[in-house]
Amino acid sequence: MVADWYDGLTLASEWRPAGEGVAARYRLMLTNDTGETLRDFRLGFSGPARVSDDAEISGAKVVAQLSNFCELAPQRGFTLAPGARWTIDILKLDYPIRHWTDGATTGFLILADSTTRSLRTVPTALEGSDTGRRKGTAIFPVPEHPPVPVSIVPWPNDVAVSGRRTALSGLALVPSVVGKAASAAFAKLTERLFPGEGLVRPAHEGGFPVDLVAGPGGKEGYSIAFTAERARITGETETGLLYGLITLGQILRGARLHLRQFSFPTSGRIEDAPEMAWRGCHLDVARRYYAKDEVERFIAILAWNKLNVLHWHLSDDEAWRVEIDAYPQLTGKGAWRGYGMAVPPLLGSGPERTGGYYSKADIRDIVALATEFGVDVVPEIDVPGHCYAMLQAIPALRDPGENAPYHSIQSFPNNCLNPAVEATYGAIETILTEMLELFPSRYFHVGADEVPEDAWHASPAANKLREKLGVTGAAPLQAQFLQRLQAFLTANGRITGAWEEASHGGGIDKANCYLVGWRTTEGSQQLAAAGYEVVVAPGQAYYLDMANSEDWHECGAAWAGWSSPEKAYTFEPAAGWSAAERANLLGVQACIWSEPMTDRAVFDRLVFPRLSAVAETGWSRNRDFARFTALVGLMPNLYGRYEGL
Ligand code: TNX
Repeated sequence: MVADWYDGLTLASEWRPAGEGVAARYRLMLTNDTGETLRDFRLGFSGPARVSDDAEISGAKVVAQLSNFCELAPQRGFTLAPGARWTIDILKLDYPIRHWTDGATTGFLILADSTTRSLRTVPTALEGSDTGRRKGTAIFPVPEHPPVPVSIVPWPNDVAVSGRRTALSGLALVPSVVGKAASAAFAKLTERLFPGEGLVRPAHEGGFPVDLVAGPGGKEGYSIAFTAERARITGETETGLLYGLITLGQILRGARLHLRQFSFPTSGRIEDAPEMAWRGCHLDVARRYYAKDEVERFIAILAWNKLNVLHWHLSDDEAWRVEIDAYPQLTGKGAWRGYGMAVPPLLGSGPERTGGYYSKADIRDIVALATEFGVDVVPEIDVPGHCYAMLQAIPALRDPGENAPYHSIQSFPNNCLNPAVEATYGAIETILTEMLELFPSRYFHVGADEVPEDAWHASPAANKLREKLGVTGAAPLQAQFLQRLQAFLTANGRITGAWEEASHGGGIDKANCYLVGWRTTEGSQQLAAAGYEVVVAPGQAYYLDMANSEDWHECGAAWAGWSSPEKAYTFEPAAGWSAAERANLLGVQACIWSEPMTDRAVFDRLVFPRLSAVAETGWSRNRDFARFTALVGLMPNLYGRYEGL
C-alpha cells in the first residue's frame, strides 16, 4: 500500500565504485509516479557526497553548487512523463563514497516560480548490493559468565569485593557534612538516564543505605567500602563522591537487570581515581542541530562514563549556534539552512528552513547542569577557517577588494576570517566577551583547523600584511591572528585551546594553550615533543563519525578509515612517548562530527560503545577488551534503542 503522504516522486541514488576499466559513477534517479507530466524544474539535493567541479555529468548540468548542496537542471524543454524516470550519471565526486550515509539524503524539486517540492529520498545504494542499512547502538549482550562479578565502566583501579546480594530495591543516599551536592546530582542524573528505574529510593521504601563521607580521594577519586547492611563512599570532592555513586549505580543496574551474571557485593572495597585529567568528548552541533534536551541527555551520558569535558563545537561553515546580543544576525541568519537562504540546504537538510541555536538562557542551564555532573563545558568557536555561516551573517568582515575564490577542503568558497581585516578583531572580541560570560571553563577553544593553504591569496589587504611581515602562504597569517586571540583570552584568564594546526606558521604561545591532535596517530606525539600540552584525538581511532567497519552497510564517514570498538578500545594514546612527552599529555578525547548523523539511530550506532572505549582509556590503568564487551551493553545511549530498529 502506498502511504497517502507519498505524492509519487522518488529520488534514488546508487554508487558504483571504480573498478578495472570502469569509472566510479554516482547515479541519481528521479521517478515520476504522480500521474502528471513534470516540466520546468530543477533538482536540488544534499548529503555528504560532493560533485566535483570537473565532473562529467550526463542527463543534467550543474546550475548551482555550494559544498555538498547541488542544483541540477535537465536539458531545456525536458519533461518527465508519468511512470518515467530521469537518470543522471555523475562521473566524479570529490572523494569516493564508502557508506550508505554518504550519498544524497534529501532531494527536492525547484519549480519555475522558485518554490520547492520535497521528494521521497531513498538512501544511497551500492551497485549490486542489497539495501540493508545498520543503525541503532550495536548490541553487546552480557555473556552467561562475565569475567567479573560487578558491572562497572570505566573499570576502577582496584576492585576487591565479595559476597552476593541480589535485587536491591534502590540506593538511599545518606550525606554527612559532605555529599549533599553529589546526592542531588546523582538523583538528577539517574532520573534523566534511567527514568522509571528508581535507582534512588528512600530508606523507608527499602533503599539500601549509602553513607557519603569526607576523606582522601583527590580531585575525582573515591573509595567504596561494602558491608551486608550498608555501603560507604569516601571522597575529597563532590565530584569524587558523585563518581562513587555512579559506580554503585552501575553495580546496582547490572545486578538488577542481569540477576544471574552480576551481583551487589556484601563486603570488600573499591579504590578508584582516574588515570588522565582530560577525558573529553567533542560534539559538533553546527552540522546538525541538537536540541537543548538532547545536549543535556548527552552530558548525562558523559558523566555516567566518568568523562569530564564536553568540547562543544558551536560554529562551523554550516551554522552558527550561539546567541550573541551584539550580532543578532549570527543566529538570525547563520543558525538556519534552507533553499534560497543565506546558507543553503547542506548534509541532508531539506529545502524548508531548519536549524536552531542555543539562547543564552539555554546555555546557562546546560552549563549549570554539566557542572553539577562534573563535566566542564569547553566552548569552541571555529576561526579563522570554517566561517562560511558567520561571514554570510556579517559580510562586512570580508576584504571588499578580494576578487578571486579559494575553497576549503569541504569546498566552501572564501570561508576564512581575514587576519588583515582589522574589524575582524573587534567583532571576535565582542563575541568572545559575551561568550566568556556564559562559559566559566578555564579553557576556550578557537578552532584553527583546515585553513586552506591558498586562503586570502586574492585579498589585497592580506597581501599587504604578508609583505609587511615578510611571509608567504596562509599559515603565518593564521598564526598571528591566533596569537592576538590568545593574548585576549590570556588577559581574560583563559587558556586557549585549538586544533593542531595552531602550531603551524609560527604557532601560538605554548604556555597558555592546549592543542588537540587529530589528523594522524603520530601527530599528537610531535606536538608534545614540541612542548604543547596535548589532548589525543586521532581521527583513525577516536573520531566517532568514522564507520565501525569497511562495510557499505555501516553508517559513517571514511576519510580517516574506520575504527571498530576494539580498535578504539585498544588504541594506546601515548605508545612510544618519552617521559618528557608524556608530561605534556593532558588526556584523550572522542570526537563526534555530525555530517553523517541524519538521524539519532545513526548517531547511536556511531557513538556507542566507542564513547565508553575512549572513556575507559582515559580513566583505567587496567584495560581488558573481553571485560569491556561483557559490561558495556549496560551503558546508556542517546536515543534509547538498539540495533535492528
Ligand atoms: C575534519 S577534525 C574536520 C571537521 C570535519 C571532520 C570529519 C577537524 C578539526 N576538522 O571539520 O567535520 O574532519 O571527520
